[in-house]
Amino acid sequence: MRWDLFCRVIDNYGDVGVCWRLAADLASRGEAVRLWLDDASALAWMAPRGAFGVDVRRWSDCEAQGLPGDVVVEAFGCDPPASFVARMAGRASAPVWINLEYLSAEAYVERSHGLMSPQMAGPGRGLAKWFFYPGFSVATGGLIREAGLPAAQSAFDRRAWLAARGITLAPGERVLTLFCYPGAPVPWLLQAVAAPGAPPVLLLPTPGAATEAATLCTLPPGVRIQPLPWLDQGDFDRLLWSGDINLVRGEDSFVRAMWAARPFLWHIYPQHDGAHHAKLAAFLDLFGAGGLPGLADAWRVWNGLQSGPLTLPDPGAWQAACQRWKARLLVQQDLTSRLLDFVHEHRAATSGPATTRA
Ligand code: TRH
Repeated sequence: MRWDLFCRVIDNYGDVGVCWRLAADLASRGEAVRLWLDDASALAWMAPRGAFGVDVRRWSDCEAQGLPGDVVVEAFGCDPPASFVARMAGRASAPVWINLEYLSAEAYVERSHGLMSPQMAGPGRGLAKWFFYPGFSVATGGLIREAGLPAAQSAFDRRAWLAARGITLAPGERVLTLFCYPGAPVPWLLQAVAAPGAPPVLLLPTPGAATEAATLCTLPPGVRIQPLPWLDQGDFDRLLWSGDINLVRGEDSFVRAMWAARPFLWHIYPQHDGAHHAKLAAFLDLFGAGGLPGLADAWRVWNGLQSGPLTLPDPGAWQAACQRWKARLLVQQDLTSRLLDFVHEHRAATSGPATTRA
């Protein structure tokens, strides 16, 4: 099928990150994908080589460029251009219109996933828009997990990959990868890992807020930093596979840390109305943080919801909890497979008997 995936960059990189990953995964399964972006600049470092089957288009070119595809996905409620929506309504067989929502562990996700919103007015009048919620259970849209991930992980050689980037570990040195928003209590993190007698630590901060925070810190004894350049998505994954503790943020790196199954802290995207507090609590509940002493406190201190200092859970128990969490997710179908099934199911209903395959 032909897909039109619309992505409007709000801020940061997750909008593009998620949409790129979905577009590349769909294309790897033989789907033809046009990815409409209002700001494609991050792809220069995130996906410098592009992906076969993904055609990146400028949002502003949407007016003139052809018929809507069989499936239209608007990411995070970004509202495709009205003229495009009008053309969707004008198609002989209406495209399946999907609104891909943000990831959350909150209960409303299972209630809302898969619901249809009939368009009663506007350029899309008469069309149906379907809500597709990523999530952590079979009653949601699931998580993006490309087919090649397990093989790539088992073939990975951490020491070689780090060495190829000029990073050589001292004996017993632990790797902390840091990708966070401004305001993360990095000094508390360094105090927590540099406790007397603890093994040395190499902190690898990503560009931007993480490197700024790390280079402003007075490094405790036994801690050194080596700021990173922007990595493409494949290498960002390999960075997470190299970490003994991964500090991730937002949505996409958060999921990738779960597939890395290394101990991780999540710096949640702060929302002005404080909605992120419930989002954090819901995930901690689902993850079973209660079974790992100190984890919930560490996540709340890291997110500024509890005063410090920061103390980290027992590394062995933390690693085991992350492995259990990954195993629980691996038995579930991935998001792209669920999305394809969802579209095929609703495409037949939407377009009636004459379904035209691209
Ligand atoms: O950049 P983010 O904070 O994006 C956020 C979230 O998506 C949030 O949900 C959304 O509301 C907000 O944007 C608007 O974090 P996230 O989601 O992890 O996206 C970062 C992307 O960048 C992810 O795909 C990983 C990728 N990345 C690289 O490919 N290379 C790198 O070097 C780094 C640091 C990130």
